[in-house]
Amino acid sequence: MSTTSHAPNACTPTRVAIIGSGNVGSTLAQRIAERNLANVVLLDIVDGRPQGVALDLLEARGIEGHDRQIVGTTDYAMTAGSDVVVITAGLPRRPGMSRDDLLKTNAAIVMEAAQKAIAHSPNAIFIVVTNPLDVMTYLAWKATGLPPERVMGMAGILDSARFQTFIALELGVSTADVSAMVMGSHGDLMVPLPRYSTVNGIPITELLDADTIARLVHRTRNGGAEIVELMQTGGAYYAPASSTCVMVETILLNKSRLLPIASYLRGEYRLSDIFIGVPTRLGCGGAESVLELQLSDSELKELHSSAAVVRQGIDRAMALL
Ligand code: A3D
Repeated sequence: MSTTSHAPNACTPTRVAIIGSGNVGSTLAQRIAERNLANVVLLDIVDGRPQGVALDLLEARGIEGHDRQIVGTTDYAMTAGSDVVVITAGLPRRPGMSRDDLLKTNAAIVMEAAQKAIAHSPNAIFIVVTNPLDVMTYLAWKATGLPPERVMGMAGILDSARFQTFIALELGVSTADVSAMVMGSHGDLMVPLPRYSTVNGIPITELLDADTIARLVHRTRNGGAEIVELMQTGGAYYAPASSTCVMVETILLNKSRLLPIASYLRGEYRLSDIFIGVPTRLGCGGAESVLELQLSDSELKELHSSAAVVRQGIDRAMALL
């Protein structure tokens, strides 16, 4: 059979660039391709790693039933024209490394990644995953020079998913019936909100006693550390990749979902010039609007404590760079 077409190829497939092809980056590439959302360019500083991961994923296409292109590279030129750029590049903390060392190292990696990626994809929306999340999102925003709506961090969806899971397990109900809300920074001072966490519309404060809720809140705050402790050699990546994929899908399909993501604040919750986890309407324009919940005094105080840690991190990172 021979087919000849002289028509120009008018199709411009959507493309997602993933900077950092480690555990989170490669799992995210798998999720995106298998959900048939976009073609994927995996980039890493280690030559061979992204190419190998991409080829491995590509060879599963027939079995998984999609035709998405997946390429691996160390060259930012290959990411050109991406609709979404996800930054997962960075180092985990190593023995003997202080938090400042990690902050400085990841800050330099994220800023370089953001600058190089925006140079090739000026219309992209940026999602940051690298830790410390809220600080790195701020730096990526500075590095790209983009309007803040087009830069955001992934954490709240993951933290809320953990809370949702623990609530469902505790009550013995389907996870599908549970909706959970966690705001604030991605760290020990995140702010799970039991009042806004429900089982088919019923707040969990009506279903669980205060001690049980406190235990679930503690487990949620400790969710990342619990996995690191079990694995010893690394951190979580399946649920982080799933959470990031939700953001990619929401943007590419313009779903206008209301999700907790690290968004830029301009006075909402009495906070300014900071990225932190808040419920945000997410769509093809990026973080289109922030929803300001009526927080109680104690909830607002917790959010402000959380923001104070982010602010310190931003100041330290700026001073170290
Ligand atoms: P890992 O598997 O180590 O992958 C990181 C990758 O980044 C490695 O392949 C590195 O080679 C690569 N890399 C390092 N420097 C550069 C550079 N300059 N340019 C391009 N690539 C580079 O880690 P991971 O995938 O498990 O985690 C990645 C990041 O995400 C870490 O900072 C984690 O702490 C963070 N993370 C955040 C969450 C949140 O919920 C916010 C969850 C899970 C992981």
